[in-house]
Amino acid sequence: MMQMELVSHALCPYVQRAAITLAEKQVPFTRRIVDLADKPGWFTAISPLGKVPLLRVGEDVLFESAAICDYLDETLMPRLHPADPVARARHRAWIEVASATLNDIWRFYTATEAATFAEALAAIALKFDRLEAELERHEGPYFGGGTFSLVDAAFAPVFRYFDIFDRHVAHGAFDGRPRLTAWRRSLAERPSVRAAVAPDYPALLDAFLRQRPSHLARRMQQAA
Ligand SMILES: N[C@@H](CCC(=O)N[C@@H](CS)C(=O)NCC(=O)O)C(=O)O
Repeated sequence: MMQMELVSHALCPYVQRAAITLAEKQVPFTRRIVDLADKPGWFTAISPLGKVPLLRVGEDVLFESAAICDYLDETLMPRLHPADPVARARHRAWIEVASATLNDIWRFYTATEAATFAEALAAIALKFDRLEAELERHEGPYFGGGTFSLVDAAFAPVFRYFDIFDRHVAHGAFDGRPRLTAWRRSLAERPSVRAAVAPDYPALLDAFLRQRPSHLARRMQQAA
């Protein structure tokens, strides 16, 4: 098997998608951490959008988490996308919802005013309502039923943010959403999800959130 290197950042949720997928496929890989605030020349030379993750596979460099996860799924067992084309298209679409939710989460933790903070939380709640309805289509514990999929790999990093948010704000994002709550719990227990971040991830995320001039950071200071 070819050597794989995941070019990473400790807090990036898109990197986590690739790390989870690699772990589900039981592929050994190394990580190379990039300082995104001071991108090294070797990185900007090989990353067309200047973003992580990158996956180096032998001499090739893959970029964009969806392309990376699709590549891994097409080449390595077990398959994490459904075999049925309609189901697969739906899964790809829900992965886009995970990305849109990450954008809402970014707005949530960067909002400087209470009003924009509340708007971001409302956008998250709307997506979580849609997910709660979608989850009624199958029994859990995962998005598509009993089998872990790439949608699970995409939403696990979304839910991981809330482990920190839970400590500081009564955001209510999981209130009245029992299927979403159960799904979040199942993902948090999955070994590939647990292994996708380093043990110091919660402390690093906490510090990253606190140092911003944001409404959330002020709430975190008040809660301390
Ligand atoms: N669409 C990309 C998003 C990746 C992304 O936004 N990565 C962030 C870190 S989480 C990044 O590298 N940002 C650096 C920059 O934009 O300069 C993917 O799915 O891989």
